[in-house]
Amino acid sequence: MDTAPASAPASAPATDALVALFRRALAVHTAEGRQPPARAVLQAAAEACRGLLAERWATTQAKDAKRGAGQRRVHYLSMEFLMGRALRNAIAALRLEPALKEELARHGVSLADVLEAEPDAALGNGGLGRLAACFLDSFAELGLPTFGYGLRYRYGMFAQGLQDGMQVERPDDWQREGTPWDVERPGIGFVVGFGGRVEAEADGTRRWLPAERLRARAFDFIVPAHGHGHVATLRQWEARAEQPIDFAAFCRGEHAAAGAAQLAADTLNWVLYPDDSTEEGRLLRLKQEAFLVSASLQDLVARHLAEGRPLSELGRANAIHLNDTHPALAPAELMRLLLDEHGLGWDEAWAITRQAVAYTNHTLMPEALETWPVWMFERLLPRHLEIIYRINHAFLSEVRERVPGDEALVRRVSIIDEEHGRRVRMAALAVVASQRVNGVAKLHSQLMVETIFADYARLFPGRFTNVTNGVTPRRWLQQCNPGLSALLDSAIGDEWRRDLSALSALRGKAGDPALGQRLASVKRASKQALAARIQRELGIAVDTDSLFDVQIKRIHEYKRQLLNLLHVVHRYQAMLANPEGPEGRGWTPRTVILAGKAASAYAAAKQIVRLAHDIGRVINADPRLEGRLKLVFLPNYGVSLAEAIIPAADLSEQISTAGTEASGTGNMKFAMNGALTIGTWDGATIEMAQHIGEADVFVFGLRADAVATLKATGYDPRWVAAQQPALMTVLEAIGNGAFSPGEPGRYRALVDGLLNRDPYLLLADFADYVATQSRVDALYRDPVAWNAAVLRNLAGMGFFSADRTVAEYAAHIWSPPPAMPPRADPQRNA
Ligand code: 26Q
Repeated sequence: MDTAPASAPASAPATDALVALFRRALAVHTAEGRQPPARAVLQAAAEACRGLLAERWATTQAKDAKRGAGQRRVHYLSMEFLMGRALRNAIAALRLEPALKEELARHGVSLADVLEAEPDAALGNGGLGRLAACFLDSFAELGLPTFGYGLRYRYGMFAQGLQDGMQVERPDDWQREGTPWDVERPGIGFVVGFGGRVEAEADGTRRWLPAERLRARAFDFIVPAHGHGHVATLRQWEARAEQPIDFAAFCRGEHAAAGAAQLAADTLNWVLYPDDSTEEGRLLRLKQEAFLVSASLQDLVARHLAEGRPLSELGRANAIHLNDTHPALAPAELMRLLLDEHGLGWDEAWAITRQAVAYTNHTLMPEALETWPVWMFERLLPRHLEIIYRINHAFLSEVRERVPGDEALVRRVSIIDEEHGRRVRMAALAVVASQRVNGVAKLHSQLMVETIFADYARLFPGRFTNVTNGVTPRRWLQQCNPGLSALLDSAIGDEWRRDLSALSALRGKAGDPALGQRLASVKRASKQALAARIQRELGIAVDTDSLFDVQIKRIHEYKRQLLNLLHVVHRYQAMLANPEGPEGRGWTPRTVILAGKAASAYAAAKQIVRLAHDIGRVINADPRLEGRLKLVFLPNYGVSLAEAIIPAADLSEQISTAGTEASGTGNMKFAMNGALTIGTWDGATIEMAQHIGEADVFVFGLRADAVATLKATGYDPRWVAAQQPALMTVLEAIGNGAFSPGEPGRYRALVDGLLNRDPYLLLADFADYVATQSRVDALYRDPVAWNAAVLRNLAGMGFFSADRTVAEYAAHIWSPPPAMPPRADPQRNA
């Protein structure tokens, strides 16, 4: 069997071996002469791939363990990894598609059915989790020594159903039929303690005696590179009781009591984001975070020592990256391991910790900044709390020394918030402990140091930086859009597959109408496939010649799906009032497509989902529109649904209130798939416009500085609405029940909220949004000009590859620090 060296793609013998493995795995199902079910074929294909991936894993680890002083191993800690499906990526990376298709044909099974049989691994909410998954792909491609670390939740993000337009949440039982990809790693396990008390030893050292001890078991998910044999690993932890069964109790016939410890351990594994409306739910979330952090860092330290490196080198040989503050306990846990388990002194341990840790912030929303009551730490993590107090004490001493007499500053920057019932501020801990802190797009990074982290940025100016997000072009172009990929190969060669910046070669060809036509026919095919799915799943017929106008993302007020709906209602009313269209030119047919989940406790977001459904029901059934306007809400948004929708989009809606969307990554996926963007001057959309050329992006609305000024000087939404009769008509229709005739008051409060408060400035941006949508219509009526604009958009998207993003992290955030002797004052190393 081919040993798949870490430098080569799968060769012919490797393919033969894979096919043999596949046949063997499938034989159990075909032996009875029946056609194997798609799920069984998936399992067999995954087993075959896993054999080769395991070999690549071993080769990769052996190589990474020997890395020199110039390279660190990166440990990417994240509570979320939104991996989606894996089979298509694996067979693409292993060059297995032709052989697999041939095999499947012999059994009368289609590859498409097998791919569809795979459940999404949806162990994340949205952007932050999907970014982590894209990064793993780039870790592999760039050949970086890395480990992704997460939790192996039994149920992922809930499955969304719609009943009469209302979101219902069902458990996402993604492991129901087993998980074909991740494999348990027997022998890799660590004990994680909770609760109990801390004792002082005679020599002054501290000893933590946890009351509860859980065992973390490792499951590895291997992510292959496409161009070579390197792989990345996602290691996910599952909790188990140290003593899963109380045998004596069982023998006494107390069966339920005998399993109580395991049941308690299992609650930690159950769900991503336990409902945080109860104290029990919040404690569980903190416990999950601590479990992830402790197991991962114990694994890191064990590996570091196994590589034969001294502890003093730990921070130089390893980077620990915090994907937002959710794993921000990491510095406290690393300190605990170094101090209590390995006997280092405080200063040396702190120097190592500071070298290792870096933190990415993904949101400026104050309500998303994590804080935990001190009493929860006392109850669950008493030793960590001691360590945090000491870190804080040293930090605040330094602040007082550098800025004498400013106790207000001390209170603002303290890791402990003393004003809201004593809470631990996780972002403060992350900033104080980190070598680098970055935002995820230029504007976001700028606002980060001007707002939430302004004090820290003054104290540690060199610590803050920006790395603009990117997405993996393997999944988000090559795999989800084979038609466009083939077109690109023939137009500019296939170098873009290795280096996305090669897309810039399209700029010189954007005016070629023949290329534009081929682009349009690729788009049409994707739209037909999506239209067929909409017909099949929702029974709604949509016109594939209409402009597909798409907004898919988490439902959140700041993302302004409601602004989109206001435009739809306005268009509906205008079409009825003026069937001939603006200036008698007719209406450009549109299909508005929405998808996204609302957090289960987020009533306002759920109301938006319901309103979309209600509006769609009225509009889609109105014969006067002659099919020129449709509104479709596709349920259960996730990675796989995004892969189906994005290639079919003509227009990408990125319409957050300026200053609120940290980056956005969907914006990038759409532009890479030949959609034009209508968007506000926000997040990474700004940089997209800069790379593409502002003339080819439909930018509208107030910019972040104008938003801030308007809010500061007094925004009066009711006055704004009163100036615009067309907007008033829209609000009245919604508020008076035009779309909810059975319950006319259903949306009264929603409309009053807009008129009275409108915190996300929908009404202020409405007129410009509508006018810009008219410009979209006009361009769509000119296919030659539209296609040229699409090509110029594609030409500018090379920058937004996650390969570039990760290369920037490697160069500016994870590069090894210079040798640093431990210092007396722990903060001096800042
Ligand atoms: C907050 C408090 C307590 C517990 C959990 C949380 C919490 C959970 C999830 C806070 C934030 C999140 C997720 C944030 C997220 O997905 N942010 C998105 O990150 C993307 C990747 O950087 C950006 O592109 C998006 O703009 C940003 O919204």
